[in-house]
Amino acid sequence: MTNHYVEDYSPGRGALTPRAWYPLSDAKALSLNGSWRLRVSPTADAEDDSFAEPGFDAGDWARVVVPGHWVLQGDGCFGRPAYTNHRYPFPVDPPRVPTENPTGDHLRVFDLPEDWPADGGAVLRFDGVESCARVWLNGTDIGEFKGSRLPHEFAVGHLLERSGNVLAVRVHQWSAGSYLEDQDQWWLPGIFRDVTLLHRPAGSAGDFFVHASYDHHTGRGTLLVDSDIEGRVTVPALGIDIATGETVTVPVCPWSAEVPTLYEGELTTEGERVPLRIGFRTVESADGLIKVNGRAVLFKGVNRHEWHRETGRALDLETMRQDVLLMKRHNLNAVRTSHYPPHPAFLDLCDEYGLWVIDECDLETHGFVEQAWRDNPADDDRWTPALLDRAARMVERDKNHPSVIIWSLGNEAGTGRGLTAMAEWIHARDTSRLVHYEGDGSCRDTDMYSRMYAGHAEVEQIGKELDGGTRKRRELPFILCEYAHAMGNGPGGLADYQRLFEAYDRLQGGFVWEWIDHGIAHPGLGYAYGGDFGEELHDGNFVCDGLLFPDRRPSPGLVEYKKVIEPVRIVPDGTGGSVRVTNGYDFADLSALAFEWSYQADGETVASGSLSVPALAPGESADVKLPQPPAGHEAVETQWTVRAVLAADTAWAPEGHEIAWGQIPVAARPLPVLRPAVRPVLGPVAGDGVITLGPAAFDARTGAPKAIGAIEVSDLRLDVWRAPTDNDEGTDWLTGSCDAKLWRDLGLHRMRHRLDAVEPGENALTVRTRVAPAASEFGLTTVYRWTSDGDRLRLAVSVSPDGEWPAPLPRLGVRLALACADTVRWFGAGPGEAYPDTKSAARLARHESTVDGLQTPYLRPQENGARADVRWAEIGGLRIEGDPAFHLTARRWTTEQLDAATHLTDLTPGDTVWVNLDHALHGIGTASCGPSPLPQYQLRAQRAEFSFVFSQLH
Ligand code: IPT
Repeated sequence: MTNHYVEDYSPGRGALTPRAWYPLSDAKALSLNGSWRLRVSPTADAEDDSFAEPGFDAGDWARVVVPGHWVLQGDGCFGRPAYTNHRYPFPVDPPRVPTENPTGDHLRVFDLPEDWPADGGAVLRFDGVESCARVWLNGTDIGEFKGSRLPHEFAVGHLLERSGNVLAVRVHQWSAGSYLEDQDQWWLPGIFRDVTLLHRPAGSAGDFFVHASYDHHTGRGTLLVDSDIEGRVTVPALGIDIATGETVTVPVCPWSAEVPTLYEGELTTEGERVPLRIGFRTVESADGLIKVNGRAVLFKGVNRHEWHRETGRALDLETMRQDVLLMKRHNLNAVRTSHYPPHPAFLDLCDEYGLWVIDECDLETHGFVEQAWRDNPADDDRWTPALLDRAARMVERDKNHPSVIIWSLGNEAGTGRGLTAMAEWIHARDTSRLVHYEGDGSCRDTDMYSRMYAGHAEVEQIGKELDGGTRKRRELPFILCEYAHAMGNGPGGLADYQRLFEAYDRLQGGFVWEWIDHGIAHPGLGYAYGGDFGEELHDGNFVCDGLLFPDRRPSPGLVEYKKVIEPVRIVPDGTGGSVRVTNGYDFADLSALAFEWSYQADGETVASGSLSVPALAPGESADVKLPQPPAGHEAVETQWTVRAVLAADTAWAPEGHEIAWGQIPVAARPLPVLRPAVRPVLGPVAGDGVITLGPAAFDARTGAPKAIGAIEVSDLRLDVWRAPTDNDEGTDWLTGSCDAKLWRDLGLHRMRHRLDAVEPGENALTVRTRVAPAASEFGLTTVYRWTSDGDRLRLAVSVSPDGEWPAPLPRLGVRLALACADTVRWFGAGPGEAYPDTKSAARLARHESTVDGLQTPYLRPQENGARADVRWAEIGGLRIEGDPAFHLTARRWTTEQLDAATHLTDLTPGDTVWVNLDHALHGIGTASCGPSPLPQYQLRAQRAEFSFVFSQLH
């Protein structure tokens, strides 16, 4: 039994032609958000539509909050969320959908406000309904629509009553439209964006198009407002008062993401006043580059899905603003609205605060890749009207936003005529912006060459213009519309990408995948991910791959990204006495920033002051003299830290907010040496099964330390295992290999420690071992050599691999257990976690935290929390100095427990604190979707020697 509207190719019936969106004053609009009645049925045709009739008694129906998704309300009694990446969760037989098609009948009764004008018409607007809806007002069927993240409006003036209006909306989870909405995210049916009744006075504008360009040669802006009804356009600050359709050119300040100058204006027609916010800017593809206002831009971007841990894709204005503020505060300048147009208010915020936007159409047919793209809707004329409808609804809604500089046809929809038709339509309708689409390597429809997750080497080839491809493609500028997959710990390699983007003009930056983990707040699991709702098909925690945790706390990945893309570079200039400052903005000079220096001795700041830096223009550099280094710190490691901070409050951050920083080493660190013995070294003596050496007692049988002074120590031994990260678990696109699989196959998670000798000698206790997994010939000959000066204890570890190891090592160091520990202090990189290819943001200083504070709560537990370049650390009553510096990790559970956990709630702290002191760690990379760590960040099994000096703190 087909259900024609749900399962046909058409975009719908009855909706008005799409038009520009603008925020409305309350007087003209009645929000129909709030509590609605809801009845959920398991199939599309199980219930009749009598509920739409006035007088229907829905008194026993449940209630649901609109905007919202019914599966995220009602504690599961309305059904459950489901997550798949690209696979369709139903049989692929377009345009048919399953009989099991959860259907939500929604009812809302409303009165018109007292002051609702008697004249004119009215429009009922839905900003987003997943996946399709049929609408009745007062018993009259007014239409049906698909296109979940697109607005649909209906003329309803003739149907309205002063009171007791019955609005009935039948929503189906699945429709033909679902084939076009196969984005990697939760499937969440519902009326998830605003529902509004708009009063439309006679003589009000239907649609209008603000054209506001900027000529960087003359510094003048040209304004033209096209409208389907005549009116006047005023911009008081510019003295503009023109008719619609008329052009005016005046001196203006241009709009850019860095300096987002908006002019308030008004479009006055016979019937209404429409507020305008005008940003003058010109977008073009010129000299093979994406240029705005005559200058090439470098995108420091992110892909943003709409997400809230409780309300899913129903976001309130404050959450949207929080996203924009977080982006601005982390130096981002661009956002791709993956993979659908966002709530329209988000774009207002981008206009206001300044972000370049790639506005992407609600189109993805990725599941067809499973059948080699056969029957792909993007290449099937029957679907083209639906595709064109989607393109038009996006462009018409969002065309007046200066922040939107690129239209994207969609994501992962293969190739085909439908896409070409969309591109042609968009190019014709809007000549003032560029068109993006990644999925067609020929670039026939696009104004830029775009890729996802290409490795560094390939990106560099593209930068050098040594890539192949069609002639057209070779002439286009390049962006990575997705790169650096922020799933779990990572992404690694951001700084290496950024170096390439900054080295080659053709590389105009990229958009990290993605902004926020789509974890769903869950009473038992903390956060739920794919599979946690009993889905038949799911893709696990692949939906948790954001720079923000679901509660919008920045992950270490975002902190790293902020540093990597900082718009000011502060580096040593080689002389020691000055620092080189470079303005990396595309438009702004440095006048908004203040600079500060500080001087650290052994990590502690001993002097600070302000630094005067000229207001450099974009691209300019200057060498700025530093003061005389403060005297009296000659015996310790010293360095300068120079910071660039906001000189005054901005709309998005307060005065003093840090934008960029750099460190300039002065004196190197003296390595820890054992002082001449303060009392005679007794040398190891045997007795009672204990060997004593200086402050330490060892088990005479195993050679393992039991205590250092009064501090109990146990289980000290070589450790090479880490709980694989999501990136370790991924398969490198280029090599097809998976680190975690190699490691488990090799048995690195179950190493045996064979004791070969415990040798108390003249001045040292030597313990010889071979560390190797069962069933393998590979091993690590490991020698521990303990010495002491009476107070302090030195452990020198030497490791030599037997044979040619077939895999990198996860880590190389020692682990030990402490009976208790809480506060952790260290001099090294921090304050956050840092791995070999994720350590740009960690700065050298003295840091303090707690064992709990060192943990990074990745939704699927995995290796985390290492602190890098640690010179010394104090933990659990011990002081540990490294020779050379080391990585420090401490947690209240073992690596094995961390590895076994699937959710954070699986981790239960014990009394013991497990400490890893690592000589080296394997890099992080981004193989959860993309390449593994670059060769220089891979930890090869090779001979290594490293030492630690332990002492008890008093
Ligand atoms: C890419 C998708 O565009 C994106 O939506 C997301 O699924 C991402 O992968 C992985 O998280 S497509 C893939 C073939 C690289």
